[in-house]
Amino acid sequence: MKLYEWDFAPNCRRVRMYLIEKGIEVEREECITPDIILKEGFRDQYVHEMVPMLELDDGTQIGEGLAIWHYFETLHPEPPLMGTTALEKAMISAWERRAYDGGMVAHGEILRNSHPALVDRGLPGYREPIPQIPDLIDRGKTRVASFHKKFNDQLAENKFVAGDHFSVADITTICVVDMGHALEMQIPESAPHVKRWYDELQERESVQKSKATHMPDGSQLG
Ligand SMILES: N[C@@H](CCC(=O)N[C@@H](CS)C(=O)NCC(=O)O)C(=O)O
Repeated sequence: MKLYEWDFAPNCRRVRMYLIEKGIEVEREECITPDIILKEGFRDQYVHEMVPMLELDDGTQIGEGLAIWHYFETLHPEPPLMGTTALEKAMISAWERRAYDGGMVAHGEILRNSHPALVDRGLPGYREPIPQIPDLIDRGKTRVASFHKKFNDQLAENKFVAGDHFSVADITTICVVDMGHALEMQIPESAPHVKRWYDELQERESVQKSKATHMPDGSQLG
């Protein structure tokens, strides 16, 4: 099997971090060009034109980070990252989706509607031009502020995002917060519990080892 990805893309990091937590090694192929566009060969190969995408040895393509997690979680249930009881599974799923919709997509609205390399690429996964909409930048910022408030309240009461255990809800939330850092948006002072949780997670091997190492043009990061 092979995992197609972009090293610096937060959605790809969601899968990388998960695999490190599980101790699973998968061959990876970087499919970005220096212009931050998916390689033509990959676009022809995968109709949905987004990374991450896991291709199995029989050619089956699994897109969407969430679906890739489900695939591995079924095959490798230990350590559980998506819950074991009905309630844990529900709570992890709810908080992971809140992190994705309210955090990842909100930051994405800011990035995709402002970055010069993404002109006419306001959304991923389209060949036809999708114009940038500058009004979505401010809307994204409003949503990011709401994300920090909501997650601060949750982390005031919980060690991890969805309760007592590290889970995929933490994985997506870390990727969201670090996407904010890449956009020069720090954790606000009004969110000290998010900061406490973020600082504690820095000791985790998966958090460190899943970080991007290079930019689309190949230049090294950090
Ligand atoms: N819903 C997808 C989102 C994937 C996504 O947005 N991927 C971005 C990179 S983070 C992408 O493929 N962008 C391609 C492009 O901009 O052309 C998931 O959760 O995996």
